[in-house]
Amino acid sequence: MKRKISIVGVPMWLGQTRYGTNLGPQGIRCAGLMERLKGVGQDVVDEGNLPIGITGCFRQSGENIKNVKTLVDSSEKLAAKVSNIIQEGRFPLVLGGDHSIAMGTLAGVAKHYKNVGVIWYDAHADMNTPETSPTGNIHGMPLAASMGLGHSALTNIGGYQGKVKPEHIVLIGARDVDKGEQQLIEEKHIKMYTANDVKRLGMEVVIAETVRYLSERCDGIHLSFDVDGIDPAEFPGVGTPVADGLSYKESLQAVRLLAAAENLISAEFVEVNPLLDKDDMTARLTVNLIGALFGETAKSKQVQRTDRKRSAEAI
Ligand code: B3U
Ligand code: MN
Ligand code: MN
Repeated sequence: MKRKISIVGVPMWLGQTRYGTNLGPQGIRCAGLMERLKGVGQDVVDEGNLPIGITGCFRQSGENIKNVKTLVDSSEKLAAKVSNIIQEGRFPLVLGGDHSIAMGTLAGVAKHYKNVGVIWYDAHADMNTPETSPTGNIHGMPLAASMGLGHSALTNIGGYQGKVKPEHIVLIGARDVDKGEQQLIEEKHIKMYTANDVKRLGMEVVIAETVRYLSERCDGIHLSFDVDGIDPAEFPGVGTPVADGLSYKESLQAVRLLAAAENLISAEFVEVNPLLDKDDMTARLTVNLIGALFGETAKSKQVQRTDRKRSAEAI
């Protein structure tokens, strides 16, 4: 599908404790993102990185939550940016940054879509609150905050609460879910395909069911793609690797299937940490996934390679 894409990078790392996800947007760009999206004929503009101006970090005293102020400030900026992009009739493609940025993305998207559906592709459920979090890291909280649960500074991002309804969420790839998160999933009947479920059912079935489920209930679908959903053997450049993950091949299949979804309205790719990567593997394969989400196929890649070779020879 042809989409009008606006890329925005969010160089954020304070939603967790490992420096480097702030370099994710640049790592993904340097692995050739623009060239690849233009290569499949997409109308794409890169709006650069969000000027979030991180000046330091602090732990809020007495509460199990880190760096609240910094994350709220940057999320407000991202919400406004994403909302503007949608207002202009374009498709926001957000590059993280750690997964805390999803609070800002969703606050921007949900201003325009009252019943936004969310595909949360991740090893984790990211549904902790300060009461249930084992770490106090906000990248483990964005989905709860977007549902209106947790710290009020987070739930009020964008000036309103409840961006996403629990019945409009599908988790794919989960395999490291904390106790409080599991309780919430059961209590709210949140749809979840664990990594094992995907192995059992096959990705084609999982995506078909997911798209059908969300299309019946929602006015648009947002893809929140945490690359740690994929096995760390193939995607080593992440801060919180979890074994027995989805394969790169399955993930490529997932995004290829989503490429055809007309009601896909926004996407984000998060948690790429170039400092933990091996030979830029994670960044390069992430570009493959994004390319596939916007229409790249094995065939179109072959054509692009030949074209590039020809133009190099012409020089
Ligand atoms: N559930 C844990 C670990 C975690 C969440 N998200 C990531 N790791 N990437 C937590 O800290 O909330
Ligand atoms: Mn995540
Ligand atoms: Mn994760």
